[in-house]
Amino acid sequence: MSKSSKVCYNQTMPTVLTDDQIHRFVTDGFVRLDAAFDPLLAAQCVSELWSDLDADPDDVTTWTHPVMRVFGTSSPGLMDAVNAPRLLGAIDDLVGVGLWQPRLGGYGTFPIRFPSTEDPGDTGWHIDGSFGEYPTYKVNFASRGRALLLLMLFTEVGLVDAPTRIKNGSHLDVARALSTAEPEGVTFDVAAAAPAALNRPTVHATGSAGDVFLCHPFLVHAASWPHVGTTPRFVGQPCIHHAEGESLGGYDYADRGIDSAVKETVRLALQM
Ligand SMILES: O=C(O)CCC(=O)C(=O)O
Repeated sequence: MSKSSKVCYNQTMPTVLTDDQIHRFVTDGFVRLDAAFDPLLAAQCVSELWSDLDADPDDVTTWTHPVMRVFGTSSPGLMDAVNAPRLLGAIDDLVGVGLWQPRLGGYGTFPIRFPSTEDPGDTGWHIDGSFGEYPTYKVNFASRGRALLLLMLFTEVGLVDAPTRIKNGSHLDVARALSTAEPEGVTFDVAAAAPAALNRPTVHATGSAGDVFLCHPFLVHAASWPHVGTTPRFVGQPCIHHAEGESLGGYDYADRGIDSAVKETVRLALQM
């Protein structure tokens, strides 16, 4: 399709994503943006994360758990990666310019998955919580607190490296379920509330260091195991907040004056 006939749900024309990518985000619930940030920056981030881990990159005997987490990191490399211009442009294309908040204060928790045949115990299908407190994070139909989910690849991730699993199109099932749920927010059990999502095809979030999967907040996903590759897998999952900030804001689907591809997905689900 030519540039002049670009798909545009937003107030401004997309600058990074193609028509096809925006269309796929709407129908599939995610799109992979290749080379969203510099692979050299990804390597710097991996090195910074290793320095926060109680493990040695060169000594496999120190890789003692299938998953280790770095909590509340705000290392300089990660902040540059999550604010890479190409990534910011793609978020604008899906959410709308000025309608979300760049991550400046911190990156969030970062899970690192190690080669292991041990069950890490955290591989269930879910959507990420958006607001409230651990361990009862909540979600609601407006997606308060979360404009998007990112899956950012800092290492090469192949099928053997425990890639994140995604249920293609599951955001539509979750949107339908949340449309009748308590607007103040619920803890969301996918199997109970949106079982159809689990029958959707599974896609693996594989790619190269620097690639980013931009995901609808309602996309059902899960970690996978075993990790039968040879090197630790670094994939960050930062939340992109609405313009109002952490735990605030939300989508008003009825308001077509301020529109976006994210809102269009929900209309598709509800046939609005
Ligand atoms: O590490 C992964 O592949 C996914 C982890 C995840 O979905 C989560 O921590 O919410």
